[in-house]
Amino acid sequence: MHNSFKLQDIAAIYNLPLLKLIAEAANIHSIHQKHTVMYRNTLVSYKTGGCAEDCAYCSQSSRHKTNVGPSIRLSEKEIMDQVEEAVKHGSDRICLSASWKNVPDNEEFEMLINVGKAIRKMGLHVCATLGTITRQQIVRLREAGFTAYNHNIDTSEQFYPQIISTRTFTQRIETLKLLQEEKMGCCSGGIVGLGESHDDRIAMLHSLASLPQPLFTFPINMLVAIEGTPLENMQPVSVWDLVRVIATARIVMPSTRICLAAGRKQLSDEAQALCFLAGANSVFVGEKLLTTPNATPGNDASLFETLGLELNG
Ligand code: SAM
Ligand code: DTB
Ligand code: SF4
Repeated sequence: MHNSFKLQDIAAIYNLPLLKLIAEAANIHSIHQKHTVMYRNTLVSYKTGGCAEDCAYCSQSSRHKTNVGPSIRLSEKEIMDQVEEAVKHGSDRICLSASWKNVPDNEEFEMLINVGKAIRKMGLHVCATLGTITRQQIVRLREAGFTAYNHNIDTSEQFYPQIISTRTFTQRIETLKLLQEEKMGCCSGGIVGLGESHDDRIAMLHSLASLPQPLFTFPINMLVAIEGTPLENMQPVSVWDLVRVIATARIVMPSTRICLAAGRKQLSDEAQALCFLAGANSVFVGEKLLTTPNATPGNDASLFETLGLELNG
């Protein structure tokens, strides 16, 4: 374990008066990282929909009747077209996604390995989020030049079974440990707005901050309530809660990138600026996340310019 924050320490930080919390987080951010750098990443969904998991928030689970149909796959050419588009949006990192429960050892995995190598040749960083992965598959990705793997724990261990029943929180943590053992950048975070309590958020941060190695990235998502999912009628959480989670994460994981992921479209420019001040320093750019629209590229460009943010440092 690389830090010694106990659950009560993290709770005490989370419960600081909000402006004090933000000021402390901003201070830690400028000590450990360059405050003017915003990392930009673009998602490319190779396989969308038809997923065997039952994550209550997700449009891609085959258990939910959403407007995402059963498994659509992109060709190699379609992936590379999207990669070129991403570069135009200022992105220098591509995250390849697939809606698998377990990563298969087949020609599809081999194709993604080759695509990853092609992306590296373009001078871009490449990462992936493909579901539960084996040690051997992690090694294959690392050898092909993939530098990080996304595998979210989403919420606390206690609340987890109310959101996902087809896998356990412990299995998720085991995979994260495997990634760290194999020296793969570990990207893991969660969602606010699932109906979780403050204690659940604190426990989630504690689980992530207690991994053997620091995370490469902590993605924090605001629930996008999707029609046809069990969470379609959830009320949005307050921006203040989101900022609290980000600032606490910044203090307990000072060297980690914090990615303000899903839900950015619903935030005002001022709310996003507050999230960046509280320590968020990475975003997804481009028209689309996986199945839902992302913040508009034109607005992002002007917002980043207004805030004086540099391209990926
Ligand atoms: N299928 C892979 C997995 O679950 O590890 C990777 C892709 S999955 C869609 C990545 C993450 O996106 C989820 O773990 C969840 O945190 C987030 N996510 C998915 N749907 C979301 C939604 N409707 N609102 C907010 N976040 C969402
Ligand atoms: C993460 O934490 N959020 C991203 C990425 N990692 C893979 C995905 C957000 C998906 C939002 C809902 C959708 O577009 O389907
Ligand atoms: Fe499948 Fe990932 Fe969606 Fe869960 S979040 S249903 S694992 S695509």
